[in-house]
Amino acid sequence: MIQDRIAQHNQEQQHHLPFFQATASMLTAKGVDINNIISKLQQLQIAIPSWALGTGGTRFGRFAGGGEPRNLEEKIEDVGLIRSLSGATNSISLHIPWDIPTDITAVQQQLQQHGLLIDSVNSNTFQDQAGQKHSYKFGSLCHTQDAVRQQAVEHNIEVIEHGKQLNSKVLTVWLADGSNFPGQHHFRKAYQRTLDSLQKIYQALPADWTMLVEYKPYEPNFYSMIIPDWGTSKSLCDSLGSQAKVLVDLGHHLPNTNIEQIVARLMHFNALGGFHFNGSMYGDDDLSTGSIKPFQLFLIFNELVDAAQDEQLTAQTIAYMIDASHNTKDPVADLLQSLENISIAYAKALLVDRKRLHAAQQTNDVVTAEQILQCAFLTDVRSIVAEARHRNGYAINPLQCFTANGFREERIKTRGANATATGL
Ligand SMILES: [Mn+2]
Repeated sequence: MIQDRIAQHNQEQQHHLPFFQATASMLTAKGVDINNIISKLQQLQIAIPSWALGTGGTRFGRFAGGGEPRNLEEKIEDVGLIRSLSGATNSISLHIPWDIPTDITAVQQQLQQHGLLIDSVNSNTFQDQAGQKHSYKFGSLCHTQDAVRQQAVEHNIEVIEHGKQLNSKVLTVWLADGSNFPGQHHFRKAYQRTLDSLQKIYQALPADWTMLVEYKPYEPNFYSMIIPDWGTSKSLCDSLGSQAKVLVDLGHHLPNTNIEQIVARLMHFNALGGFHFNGSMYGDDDLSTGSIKPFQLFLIFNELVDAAQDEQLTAQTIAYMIDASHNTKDPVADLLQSLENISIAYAKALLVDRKRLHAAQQTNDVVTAEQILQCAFLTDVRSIVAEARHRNGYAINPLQCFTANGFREERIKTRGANATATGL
């Protein structure tokens, strides 16, 4: 039983408790309510996308690690394992057509058994599928030809139908549409066609659903993307209606973009609907969340926490998901690292002395304001994050528990050394 293995692991983590107690007493002396932070951390839930459970690839090659999930059932099994170890996830996001369930009842039972829900359903009009009538080579929702746009609209509506069967409430639309060369697109007409198509999808959206509109500045198109930035996403959402919200993918920005300011801006307009977490060095490189810019991740959570505590602001529901898939790490280990880094960034943001920060901002005390953020960011909160898990029966150190217990080796045995995940 996995629970026995976690209990055994927790018993072996002798150094955890004194480490936590020392951190807790230091922070309590500073006026921090540790139990409040622990309870907030226990509520943090990040969805795992089905496509992150296998090795990603690049256009140059793919190096699968073995024991990858071969179907939806095995993907749910892996997310179930991540949930059992870390507790920081309770849902899985599906990509259609890669994850079309064949036996809904069986999928529902399996989800229930692992304590999981379906998060968002994601459409795919960036590839052509076998037997597809029209090609998306020159775009989908923005395409110049009615029949291609109609096919892409119908696909999105079909995705909603699959989602309804599994109690999803979120459709995420990311468009690869764009142009590679100047002159290829009539920008204004292409935008209008995209909006018209999105409106047709929006009309099919159930009243309790949200449509998330994702943006990306480049790739796979390199001259123009139809939705390159948050402003375009927001303009589309404004035209669609209040169920449409902007999705911020951390990797979908040009280098040095101030993402935390975008987050604050969107929250100001009640327009932020979701996050795709990942790490990025150059562009959309899909590295582990927090591996490259942990300070930026902290600053983003600082804005989220600030907005959540602002009574003037309407309470906003934000869907958190990891969106990463690369070539080199064990995918489950990678996801556990990402969940840890996200939890750490959140815990540090909760430590910010917000009253003093606001006072320093008000009086233009630049040094004090910056120091307050540095003070929170430089605090070692790992034992608090671990204790939040521990108190709920999860592993004190999920990554170590995963590695030491040979979970991957077991999967290689049952699924095979050459098992390859469906999807990207
Ligand atoms: Mn994304």
